[in-house]
Amino acid sequence: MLKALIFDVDGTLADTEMAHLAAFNHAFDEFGLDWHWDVAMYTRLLEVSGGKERIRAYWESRGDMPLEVAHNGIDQTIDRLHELKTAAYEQAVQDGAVHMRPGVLALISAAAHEGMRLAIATTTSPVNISNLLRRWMGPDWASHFQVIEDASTAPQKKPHPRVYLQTLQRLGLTASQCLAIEDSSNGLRAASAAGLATVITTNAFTEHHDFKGALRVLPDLHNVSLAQLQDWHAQSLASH
Ligand code: XBP
Ligand code: MG
Repeated sequence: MLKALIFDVDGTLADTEMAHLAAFNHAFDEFGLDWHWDVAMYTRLLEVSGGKERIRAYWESRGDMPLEVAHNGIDQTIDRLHELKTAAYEQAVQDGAVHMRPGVLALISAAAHEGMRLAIATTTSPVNISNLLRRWMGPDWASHFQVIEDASTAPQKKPHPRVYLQTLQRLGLTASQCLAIEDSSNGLRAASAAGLATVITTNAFTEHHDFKGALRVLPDLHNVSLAQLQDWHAQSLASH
């Protein structure tokens, strides 16, 4: 029986990546770097999970290290850039620039109503989760989720399965009793490596990803009922 839904955050619970992109560019500007990521570049960079890891990958791809940075050290510079980026993203969320995806809030309340457990398994930082869900679910948002695993608890980022393995362990459930909901191929690979059946909701940044092995690939969760998820989950168990 399906006992828990495990949600990814960025691109799944909410359409966040445009706001993340603007926040990265804001941070580069604030730091005095002449770096600018456009949508095409960011779409490619999203293949690297984690904001800090993404900055490092981009920097390495440039091969040029601005002199003043060399003295401060790469890690400190990346930490500072990510701090500035996170602050700008937080402001964007508070300004209402980030919206929950269609059908997500309805599914969360239907699941809670049925006593189904809910969890979050994300690559992003805890402050990004709390700002977003406090904005859309109110001050007691965390009470809806029995387990939250994020960048602070699972430093090995997707496609590594750690964040999902830790989520299952803390839920006290097996993968076959759960369903993951993701938006990217890194997310699908992480959830699949943890043994989870996974429903994909694509978005403009991930619709070109390879979703082989996904249980369903949908444009979003609009009109997707809990009963439907339970059916698909039962079918996936029957087919294994
Ligand atoms: C997607 C990510 C995150 C965000 C940016 O996370 O890879 O890195 O793009 O957030 P998810 P940070 O697993 O929720 O799809 O800058 O906080 O890393
Ligand atoms: Mg995602």
